[in-house]
Amino acid sequence: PIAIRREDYAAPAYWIDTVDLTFDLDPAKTRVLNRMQMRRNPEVPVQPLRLDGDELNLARVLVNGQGASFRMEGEQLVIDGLPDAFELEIFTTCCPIKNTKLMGLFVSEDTFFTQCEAEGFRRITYFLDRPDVMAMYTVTLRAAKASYPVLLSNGNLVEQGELPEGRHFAKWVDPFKKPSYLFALVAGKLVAREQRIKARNGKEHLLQVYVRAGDLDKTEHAMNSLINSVLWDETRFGLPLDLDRFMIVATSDFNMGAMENKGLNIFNTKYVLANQATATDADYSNIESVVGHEYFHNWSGDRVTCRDWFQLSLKEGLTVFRDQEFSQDLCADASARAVKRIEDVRVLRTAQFPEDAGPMAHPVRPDSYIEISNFYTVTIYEKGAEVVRMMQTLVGRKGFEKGITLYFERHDGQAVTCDDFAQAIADANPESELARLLPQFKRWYSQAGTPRLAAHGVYDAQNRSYTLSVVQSCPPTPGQLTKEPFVIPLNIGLLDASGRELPMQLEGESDVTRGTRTLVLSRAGEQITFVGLDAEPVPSILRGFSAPVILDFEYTDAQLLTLLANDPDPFNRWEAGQRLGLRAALQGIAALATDTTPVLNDAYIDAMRSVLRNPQLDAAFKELVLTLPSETYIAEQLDVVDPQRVHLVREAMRAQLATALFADWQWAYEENHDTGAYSPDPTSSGRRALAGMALNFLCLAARTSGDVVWPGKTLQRFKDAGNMTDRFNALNALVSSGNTLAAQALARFHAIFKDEALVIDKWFSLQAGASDRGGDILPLVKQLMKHPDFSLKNPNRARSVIFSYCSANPGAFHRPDAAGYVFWSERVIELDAINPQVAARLARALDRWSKLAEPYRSAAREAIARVAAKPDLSKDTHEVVTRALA
Ligand code: B3K
Ligand code: ZN
Repeated sequence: PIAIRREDYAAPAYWIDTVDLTFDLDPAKTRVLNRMQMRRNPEVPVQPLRLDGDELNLARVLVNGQGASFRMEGEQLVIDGLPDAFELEIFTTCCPIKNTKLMGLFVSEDTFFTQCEAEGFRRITYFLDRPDVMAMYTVTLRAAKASYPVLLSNGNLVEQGELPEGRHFAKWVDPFKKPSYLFALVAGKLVAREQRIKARNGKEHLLQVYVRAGDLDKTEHAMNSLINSVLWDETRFGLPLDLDRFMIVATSDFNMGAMENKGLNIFNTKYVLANQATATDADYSNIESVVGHEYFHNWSGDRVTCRDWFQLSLKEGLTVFRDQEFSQDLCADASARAVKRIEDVRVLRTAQFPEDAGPMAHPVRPDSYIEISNFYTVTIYEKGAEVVRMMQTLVGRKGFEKGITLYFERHDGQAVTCDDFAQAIADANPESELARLLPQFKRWYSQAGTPRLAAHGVYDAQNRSYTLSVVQSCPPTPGQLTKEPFVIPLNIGLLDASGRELPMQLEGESDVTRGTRTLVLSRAGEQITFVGLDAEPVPSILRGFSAPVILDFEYTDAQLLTLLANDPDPFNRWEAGQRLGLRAALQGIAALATDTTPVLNDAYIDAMRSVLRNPQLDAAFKELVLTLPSETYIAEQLDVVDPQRVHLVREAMRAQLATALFADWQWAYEENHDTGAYSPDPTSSGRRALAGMALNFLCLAARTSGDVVWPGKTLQRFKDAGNMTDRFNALNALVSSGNTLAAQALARFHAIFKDEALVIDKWFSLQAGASDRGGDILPLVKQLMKHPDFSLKNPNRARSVIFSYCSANPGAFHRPDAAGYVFWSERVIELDAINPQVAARLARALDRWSKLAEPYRSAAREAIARVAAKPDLSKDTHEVVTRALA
C-alpha cells in the first residue's frame, strides 16, 4: 500500500455539477444508475477522467447517451478524450447483504443503510470520491413496499408513488451541494418520533427520529437533544437549521458513533436509544453530545467542508469543540460545567496523550496516511477541539463568535483548509494575540506530540516578588525529530498559603487583576514576575486546562493540599487531588509495594474525607476527585511499564480508600442513594454516581472484612433499582469486588434484558472488563465469545467483549504468559477479514508495547509481528501494525 501525502494535493481535473441516482434496492443485487453532469476543470491540465470504485460490478458506461470506451486501472475507471462538458451515465450493481465492512451500502436487520465517509461512496458507484468535489444530488429509491416501506435520502421528499409488482419509489432532492461522503440512504421498516419546531425566524421544521418499531419509547431523549441542539446553534453562533426536515436514523450495526449525512444523520443505536430502564446517566449524556455533534456538523462540515482528508480536524476538531460547549452551556451552574470540562480533559489525557507519545502520533493536520479511516483519532477530534478552544481563549468568547460568523460567510458552500479557519478567526479579531502570533499558533496543526511545560517558581522576599520560569519542550514523534515553540495560553491564579486568591500584578504593569489571568507563552523559555507579594504564593497554573500540555511543577504535598481544599478554579482543584494520587501511585510502584502495603498517607486520606464530606461541593465533583488516576494514565508517567505492578498498586490504593473511609462511604451512600423520580440532569446523575462509587467501595471493603451486610444491600439495590444507572452501579459493585453474589445478579440481569441489545452489550462488557483475580478473565472472555448472544460481525458486540478486555482491562490483558496478546492477535486477524476498520481499531490496543517491561515487551512485539506477517491484511490493519513495529 502507498502513502498519500498532503503536499501532493491537486485540484480535481473534472467537476461534477449534478448527480442523479436511481437505486433498485435488493439485498443480494442492488442496481445503481448514476447520471452526472460533468465538466472539465479549466484550471488543471487536460487529462483523462479517473473515477474511484471499490467492489463494484460495472454494467455500462454512457457519455452523452452513447456507449463510451473506458479502461480499468486497478479499481479506477478511466475515460479518455472527453469533451469539456458532458453527461456521464454509469450503471453498476453491488451486494449489500455481503457487505460486512459496513462501508458503502449495507444491510442491518433487514434495513438498508449507507456509510460513505470517508471513502464509502465509491462502493456504491464510480465517482470522484473526494471531499472537494461538491454536487447537487437527486436520488430515486425503488424497493419492495412490504419489506421497505420507508425510503429516505438527503434533503426533501419531492415525489413518491407505487410501482408494479408491489414495489414503490421515493424521490429526494437535496437543496445544498455536497461532497459524496455526505450522501445517505435508508430503506426499511422503521417508525419515527416526530416534532415540529419553529425557528427564531419563524420558519417551521420537521424533526424525525427513526427507529425499529419496538424502540419508539426510547427516542424522547434523542429528540430533546436534537431540539436543544437546533436552539443552541442559533443562539450561540447564529447558525440556523437550513432544511425543512431533519432526520436521525438508528442502526445497531455501525462502525462508529454516528454520521452527519446532510439532513439524514445515521446513528449507532447506542447514541439514540435511551429510557431509564435501559440506559445509564452516562448513556444519556453521550446521546446529548453525539446528537449535538452530528447536528452541529450541519454547518461545520456540511455547509463548509474539508478540501482534502488531511483537513479532517477542520470539521471534527471544530465540531467536538462545539458539542463540548453545547453540553457545558446546557449545565445549570459553574460546578456542572467544570465537571464536564474535567471529563473531557480526562479523555484527552488518557487517550490522546498516549497516542501523541506512541507510534501512531500525527499532527492535528497529518502529512500522510495509507488508510484515512485510521485517522479518525483522538488527535484529530479531541486535540483538534483543544486547538479551537485555545483560539477562543486568545480572542475571547465574543471575538470567537465573530470569527465563526466570518468563517461561514467567507466559505459557505466551499471545501477549505485548517489554514482558512484559523485565518478567519484571526481576521475577525485583528487586535488579538491570535492575529499577532498566527503563523506560530498554527504549529498546533503541524507539529505532533504533547508539549511539556517545566515550570519553576522562586520567591524573592526582598522585592516581594515571585518569578515563574517556564520552559517548553516537545518530544520527537515519528517523522518529526525537532519542534519549534508553541503558542500556549496559560491560565493562572495565585493563592496564599491559607488558600485565599491573591490579587495579581505583573512586573512593569500598573493594573492589579483578580482571579484568573491568561498569559500567552510563545518562546522556548519565559520568566514571569509577579510583584507585591508578602509571602510565597501557591501558583494555580493551567487553570481549566487552558492548553493541551503536560505541566511539570514541583508542588509540595502541602501546596497540593491547599489547592485541593481551596482553589476557586474547580479544574485545578480536581487536578491537585489527581497529582497527589498519582504521586502516591508512582511512589508505591517504585517502592515495589505489595497488595497490602499502605500506599496512601493519612494527609491524603483526610483530604479525600474532607472533599467527600464537604457540604459546598456537588456530588458529581466529589466523585471525580475521589476517582484515582486510571491505570493507563499512571502508566503514561512511567518510562518502563509493568502493567501488573500498576494494577496491583492502584488496587491497593482502592482497597485502602475503601477501608479507611468506610464510615464516610456509608454516609455518602445514605445521603445520595435516593434521587427520586428519574431525571438525567447533572445534579441527580452526580448523586447517583457518588452513591454508586460508595457502594463500590463498600463492597470492596467487605472483601477484606468479610462483611456480608453491604454486599447483601447491594444485591437488593440491584433488584429494586428504578433505573439502569442504579441497577448497573450495584451490579458493577458486586462484579468488580469479586463478590459471590455477582453470579446470580449477572444471570438475573441477562434474563431481564435479553431482548435489549444495548443492555446485553453492557452485560458482556462488564464481565470482560472486570478486575482479574488470578488470571480468570481471559478464560471468561473466551467463554463469552461462545455465548449464543455473541457475534463478531456486530461491531458493538465485538467491542463489548474484545475491546473491553484488550483495551480497557490492562490488569487482565497484560499477562506474564502472553496469552492475552495471543488472543489479541488472533482476534485482529479474524476481524480483519470481516471488518478492517474495527480490526484496525483493535490493532491499536498494543500501541504502547515498546514502553512495557519484560517479559511483556518481547511478547507484545512478537504478537504484533505475527499480525503484520499475515498476507492479505487490509490497508487499515497493515498501516497500524507496521507503524507500531517501525
Ligand atoms: N464524521 C463521522 C465519522 C466518520 C468516520 C469514518 N471512518 C462522525 C463524526 O465525527 O461525527
Ligand atoms: Zn464529527
